[in-house]
Amino acid sequence: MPATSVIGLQWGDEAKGKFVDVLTDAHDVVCRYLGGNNAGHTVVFDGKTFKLSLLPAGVLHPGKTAVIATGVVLDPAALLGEIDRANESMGGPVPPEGTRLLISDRAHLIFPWHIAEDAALETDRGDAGQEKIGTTLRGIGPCYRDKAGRTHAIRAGDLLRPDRFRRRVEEVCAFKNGLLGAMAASSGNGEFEPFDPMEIADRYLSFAERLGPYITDTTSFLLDAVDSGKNILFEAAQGSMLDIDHGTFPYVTSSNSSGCGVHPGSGVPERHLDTMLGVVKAYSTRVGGGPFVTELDDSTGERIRTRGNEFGTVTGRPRRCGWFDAVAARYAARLSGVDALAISLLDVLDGFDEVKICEAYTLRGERTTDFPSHAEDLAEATPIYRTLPGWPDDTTACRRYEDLPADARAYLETIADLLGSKLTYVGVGPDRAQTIRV
Ligand code: 2SA
Ligand code: MG
Repeated sequence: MPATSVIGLQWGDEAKGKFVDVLTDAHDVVCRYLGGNNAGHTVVFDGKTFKLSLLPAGVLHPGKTAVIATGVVLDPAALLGEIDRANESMGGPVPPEGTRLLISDRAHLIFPWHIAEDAALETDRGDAGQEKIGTTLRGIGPCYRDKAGRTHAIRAGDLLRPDRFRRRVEEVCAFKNGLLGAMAASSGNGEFEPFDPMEIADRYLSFAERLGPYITDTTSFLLDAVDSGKNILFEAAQGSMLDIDHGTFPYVTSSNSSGCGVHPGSGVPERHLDTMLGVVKAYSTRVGGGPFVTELDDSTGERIRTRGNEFGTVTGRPRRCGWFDAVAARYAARLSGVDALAISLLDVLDGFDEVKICEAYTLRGERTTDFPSHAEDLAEATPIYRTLPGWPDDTTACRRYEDLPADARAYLETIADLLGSKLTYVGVGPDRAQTIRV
């Protein structure tokens, strides 16, 4: 039963979507199991470009089942907007005929108060002189907080029980109006306009008319799929270094975005996975706050940003760019049990005279290859680089590994060696055809 998991080993935006797209043909089910509409990736399909956020890439492929599993936090308005946009770009219905979309009844719902809390807390951090987390302001963290807190959470399955749903919205909304009102009063950041529970319940129940048919027990579905020998592709969102438990806390997202999240997010035990494909870019990026050891605040960083089009898919924010951080990526690869490695966006480094890989950090005068667990240590760490020759050639037309310049191959193999993983794919451009199987 070949279940494959595709995860990012950096801070997100590793081009996971591209490898998911390539692997989808060989799988029956594509499952998204964490995060929400904070994620964004671009898939080029049948010559059309789709910007996907909540929808698993499999939803565009006829005959597949696309699952939004239990660990996802779902903003129904965002999902419906995305389905409508996909309908338009596809020139036909999404999901297409013969393709199924399933949404977990256990997935937690994002409400307008989560988005308001996200904004208020980020503003408060800024006002208090703390570095902002730099969230996508989509209400992700507050929704996961309510899930962990249990008392003020509402799940997708509640949408199918209108009376209970209305009652819950009233209870939770009253609490949130009090909370947000008090936060606004104590921060002095303007008046808070309370949410109207009736209006919200009506709106969400109207979303339920469209989404209801997709909402089901996806855990049973996935476990049955495993038992009947179906192939499942797990599609992660964000990257391992943004993992709530193992990432660069507190500059992380609020779920397990490393390989550790597959089981809790989907309900499918990890022993069913036979490939853990880790994806890295040929360099590093991060969007949002927090320490970033190899960050290049110079013309080299600017060149990477421009050539790699490094701007947030969701928020449009310029991404911070730097050389490849092998200390962080090796930590992520070990943490996630990666056994196959994909390196994307190699072409962005074409034409540099030399390229650098951070192979160790200096921390308090000592050389280390251990990734620090505390953000303060990470902020103090400085990179120790291995410098390799660059390659003048354009790699975007290369289709076989042998076609790549020798210096580019040496660069890729150095990364694979440092990560202790088997180099399996190389990306040399956004198109599906620009994927080299090593
Ligand atoms: P949040 O909104 O609570 O999850 O933000 C917390 C941190 O997680 C980061 N984060 C991301 N980092 C990279 N890419 C993401 N998706 C979008 C993209 C982001 C965008 O594909 O470009 O458009 O800005 C993503 N989602 C969350 C975030 O920057 C915070 O550091
Ligand atoms: Mg992205």
